[in-house]
Amino acid sequence: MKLLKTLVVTSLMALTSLTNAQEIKVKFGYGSTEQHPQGVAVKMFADLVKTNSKGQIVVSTYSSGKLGSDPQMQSSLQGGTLEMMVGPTSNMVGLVKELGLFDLPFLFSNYKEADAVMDGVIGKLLAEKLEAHGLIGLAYFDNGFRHVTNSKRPIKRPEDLQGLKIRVMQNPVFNDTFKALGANTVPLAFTELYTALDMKAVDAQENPLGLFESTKLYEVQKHITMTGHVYANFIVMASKKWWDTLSDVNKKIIREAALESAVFQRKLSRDMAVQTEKRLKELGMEVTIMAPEERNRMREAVKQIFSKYSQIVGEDLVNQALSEIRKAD
Ligand code: TK8
Repeated sequence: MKLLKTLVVTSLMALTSLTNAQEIKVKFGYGSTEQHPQGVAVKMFADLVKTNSKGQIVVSTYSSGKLGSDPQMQSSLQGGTLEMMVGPTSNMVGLVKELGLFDLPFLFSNYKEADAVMDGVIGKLLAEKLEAHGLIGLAYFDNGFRHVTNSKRPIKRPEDLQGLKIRVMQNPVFNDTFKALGANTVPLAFTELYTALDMKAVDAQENPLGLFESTKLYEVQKHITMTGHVYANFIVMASKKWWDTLSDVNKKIIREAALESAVFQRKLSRDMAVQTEKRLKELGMEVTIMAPEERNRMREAVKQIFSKYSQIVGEDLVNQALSEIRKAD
């Protein structure tokens, strides 16, 4: 009897250490807060992966750039020191120039058009291009339509942007777009944005409403104009170095959880943008309306940027996207 008990105990111990040894620990970083739809969806992803792997894959999540800015996290993924992240495709045009498609000003007019491109052949093709750079693209999240905010004055016409010091993402399309509008651009990582606005190192920024509210940018900005000058997304990525160590079953669990959380995330992000828009005054913002004809003039003013970057992205790809956009309408 004693022997049996010892045997049972030893084999249980062996089993436990086996399970522990097999536990796959994943660090997952992102730039927004936990309350932002990006954060809520990353938590959902972690839960889904845990359940579907029966506890074998354990994802720890790190919000607000705790593991570095978006470009820093990308390097960590490439080097294999970080397993997963979600961040803007706009930060990756240095690796895959075709991702600049999403940055073309005024390309998309609504979510349906953006979804058609992200979920169609183009989205798949662009995600696959990351692999050659040590990154596995798994799913697209929504960031939203970007709007201009600033601490100086109402922006009613494109000319009102002239001379404003505006923070832009570290991305040439954004830099050139705002330069063409006469603003003084300052490329900065998102993690440095709040402080830069607070210290008045820059006057203006442009981001979707969800990030604007969750990062409390309203504390350091006064005016907002709903320019919707570009649609922005995020992409969920895994480090290829790490990915290659996973079994096919685990790859499938992770891929499916990323896609499932993306469906949820996009809806949440878009619903929350509507709520934030209603709350802007409450948050202390002065909301400026840009008349449709002025917005058209803004679009005209950056047409040359659209053409210049269409060539860099590839005319064929842009035309293919335009045809998918037309079909989506
Ligand atoms: C949040 C940022 C942000 C992006 C930016 O992770 O940098 O302005 O829009 O969403 O990456």
